[in-house]
Amino acid sequence: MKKNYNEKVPEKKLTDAERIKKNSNYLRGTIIDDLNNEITNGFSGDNFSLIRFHGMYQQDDRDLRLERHEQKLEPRYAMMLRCRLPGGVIKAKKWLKIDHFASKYTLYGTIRLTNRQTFQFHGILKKKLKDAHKMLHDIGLDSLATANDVNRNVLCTSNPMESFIHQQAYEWAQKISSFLLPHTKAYAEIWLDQKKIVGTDKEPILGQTYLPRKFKTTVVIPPYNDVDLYANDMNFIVIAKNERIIGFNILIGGGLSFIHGNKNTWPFLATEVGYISVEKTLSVAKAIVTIQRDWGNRADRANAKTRYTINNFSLNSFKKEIEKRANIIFEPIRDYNFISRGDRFGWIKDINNNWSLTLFIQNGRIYDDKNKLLKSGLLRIANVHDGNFRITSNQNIIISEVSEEHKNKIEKIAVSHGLISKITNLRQNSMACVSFPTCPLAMAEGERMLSFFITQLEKIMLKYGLEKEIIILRVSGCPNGCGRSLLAEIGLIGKSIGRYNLYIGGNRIGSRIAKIYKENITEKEILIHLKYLIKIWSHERKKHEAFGDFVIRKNFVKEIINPIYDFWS
Ligand code: SRM
Ligand code: SF4
Repeated sequence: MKKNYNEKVPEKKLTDAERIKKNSNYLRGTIIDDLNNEITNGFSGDNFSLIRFHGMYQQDDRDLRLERHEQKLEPRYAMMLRCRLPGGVIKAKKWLKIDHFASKYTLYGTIRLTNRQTFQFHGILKKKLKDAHKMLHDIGLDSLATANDVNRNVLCTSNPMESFIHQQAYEWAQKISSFLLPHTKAYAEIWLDQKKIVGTDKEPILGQTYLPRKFKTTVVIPPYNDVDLYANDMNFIVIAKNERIIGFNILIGGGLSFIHGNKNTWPFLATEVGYISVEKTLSVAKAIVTIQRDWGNRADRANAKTRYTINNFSLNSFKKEIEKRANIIFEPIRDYNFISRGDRFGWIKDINNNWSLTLFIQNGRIYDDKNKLLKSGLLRIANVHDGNFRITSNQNIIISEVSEEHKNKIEKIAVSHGLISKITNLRQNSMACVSFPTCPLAMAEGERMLSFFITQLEKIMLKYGLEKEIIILRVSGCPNGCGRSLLAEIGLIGKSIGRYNLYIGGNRIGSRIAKIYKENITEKEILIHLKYLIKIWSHERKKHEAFGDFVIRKNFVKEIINPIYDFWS
């Protein structure tokens, strides 16, 4: 087996992304020159891509695109900045500054919780970027490695104070995140004005051209699969004994994106490789990441993620190479079981007799308007709260380590600001990606359509006496699948404005990919189809039979066993 497959690929066959990384001088490019260029609000050439390694995406407001074009104005360029927050935990007192950051530096004034346990800010103008980064740094945060071809924000099962194991798992998420971070000092030099020390650049794990594609990692504590591990490249499932983590089951190669009509692209669930004892964790992480670095396809970005590498080389070869590089022998997978994926809303007590309050935030969007004061509410809670805020992989937030004494006060603030309200289980289990107006790849609406869509679906559920039932419902504005729609019981994936593919048949624990039911239909048509399916479900389901299981048992769609073949057939 070749150690580094990419060394043999002729340079002209490599993607342009590879050239950009190679010529970037460890991710510096000419970003500083662009920052000093006052003629445009955007970054040009390679820098457009390089700033992503620093956790920012250049976007423009798509609602204004046509109007500005007609006025012969540059698109309204502004950056989206994504923070790094392994495990999603942040001190409530830091939230005060996060809130201030959003008001001071962004065009929209909102904070967006993401489904990878962090938050991002939309609409930061180029001229404010350096000050913004300095403020983040002062808060003790950064946006390093939250985008592009690196290991992204590491996820960890939420609510770490529910047992001692949660705390250890969270610490592992942090350790893995730090261990796999880029070493380049480009971020500190460009954004924080730190001095360059000549000759210090090296990337012992990621290499000079970083990874072939984005890479995603989770640490998971069964029986809760709230992180949706099956969508991730590298997963550590906790195996514990007497309140101590003794090892991890390793699963690799998950991912959900595809390209409409391109049968060489497919979603895939992370697959079991074996069990390792806990002291091997970092060497196994390093082995997996470096194999993907060396074997991942750098000639075709649509075939570059770990799942394709595994398919190109075989799972067995990948496993053997991990064993070789990490100097281990995998043991057989140890028993584990998942029972749910959703967040547990409301109050629960933790191991220290403190309380945690999980709040539902529709689509993770934190804002104030005439109906709700979510941003102000969280700010007021942060003012009185000494504990943490924990962001979940379902775009919600947990106010954790609340003392008995503060419980009532926090609840009152939450209720009066619309952070606690009566909502259906259907809504609580819904999620949409950002999509319009900021996402450049959006084909159809994501978060802006979800709330209205659910209201319609709630009427249908009520009509058939199902108002208390759960259906996991997710929307993504395009087949990149950021809303993880393909792991939903009902998943919508955008095709064009107002039109979606309708997928059904995912399961409650997120271990089955949904299958296409209807292609390229309008929201109205989707509701007609769902009304029909929900009606039959209400009459013919077995006791406690979930919607996703029902539609497969009744053959509305075929179960996807091997997505490489079944997804497109
Ligand atoms: Fe994503 C690209 C938003 C989770 C698969 N994703 C994007 C971009 C950055 C668009 C772009 O490249 O210009 C979106 C920015 C929209 C905006 O205006 O904010 C975007 N992705 C998001 C977020 C914010 C969705 C959300 O509503 O929470 C999530 C940020 C997570 C984070 O904090 O890091 C987000 N993206 C996901 C997930 C779900 C997950 O990771 O659990 C997926 C599917 C899982 C997977 O990776 O297979 C996902 N996003 C993609 C892809 C397809 C990648 C691929 O393998 O082909 C792209 C496009 C790309 O990378 O080329 C993408
Ligand atoms: Fe944008 Fe598509 Fe991701 Fe939605 S799924 S945020 S539209 S890239």
